[in-house]
Amino acid sequence: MKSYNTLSKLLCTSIALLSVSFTTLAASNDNPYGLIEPGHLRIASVGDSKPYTFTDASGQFTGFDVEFFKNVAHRMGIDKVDFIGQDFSAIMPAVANGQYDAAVAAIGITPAREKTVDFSTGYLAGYLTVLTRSDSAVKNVATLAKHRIGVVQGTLQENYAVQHFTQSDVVRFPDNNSAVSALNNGTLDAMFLDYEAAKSYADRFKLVSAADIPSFDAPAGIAIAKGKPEFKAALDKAIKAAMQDGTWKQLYQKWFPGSPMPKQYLPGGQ
Ligand code: SNW
Repeated sequence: MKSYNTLSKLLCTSIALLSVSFTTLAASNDNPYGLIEPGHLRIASVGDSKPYTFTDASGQFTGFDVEFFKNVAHRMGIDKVDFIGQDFSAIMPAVANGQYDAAVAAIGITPAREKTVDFSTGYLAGYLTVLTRSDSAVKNVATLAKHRIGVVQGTLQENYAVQHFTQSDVVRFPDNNSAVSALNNGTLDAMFLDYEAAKSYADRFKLVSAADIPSFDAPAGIAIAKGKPEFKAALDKAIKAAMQDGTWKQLYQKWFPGSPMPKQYLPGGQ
């Protein structure tokens, strides 16, 4: 039975070799998503886009996008998540440069932005809102002509205003807070921002909506650096799981009570 012995020895050796190469593979693969630091997510965001992303009274980031992202990260096995505030116009370049692992801030997915960063699958779709004072001459899109409308630099609202509000004076601001304060003190006649954030400022300062413009063709996604297919695949898988098990719905109802829910993000949706 000499040949049997040789065969079994050979088998044992190859199994041993195989397991060694598997361990080596696992060790070199301790950072499958290509993060700045394995097991830690550094996220660029904005602090004044309540209820999407904002800092609470204790300075902590919270909101729909923040809680949804933390849930997604947990599904990927990561609970160490740090949010860092930036001007909106800075966050996608910072992600592309590798300063952050991702950006989460109601960032609409567009072909223009996809030239700089990659996006997860979309997780939120809604409207862009023209916010005004109740005493403003701006009552709708038509009455915007010859008036000053504020936008945050780098937003879809800036693009849209430049293309469609050609009779208006479009004024750029670094963030929502500075633009809304200009609206409140009369420097602006209107301010153009995301629907839910407009609603939140309207409640705080007794402001009103003059127009809601659909932006369903640019659903918000998580922005990541290009060339990280494993990271994107893991994010997409976790996002879909959070939609299928009702987590998305629960967070949506918590942060956007009363707002209509697009069916595609609900359990059973596509
Ligand atoms: O395109 C919409 C999307 O449909 C949803 O309503 C969430 O907001 C959007 O992504 C647009 N958000 C703006 C943008 O992407 C502003 C983001 C911000 O101010 N943080 O430029």
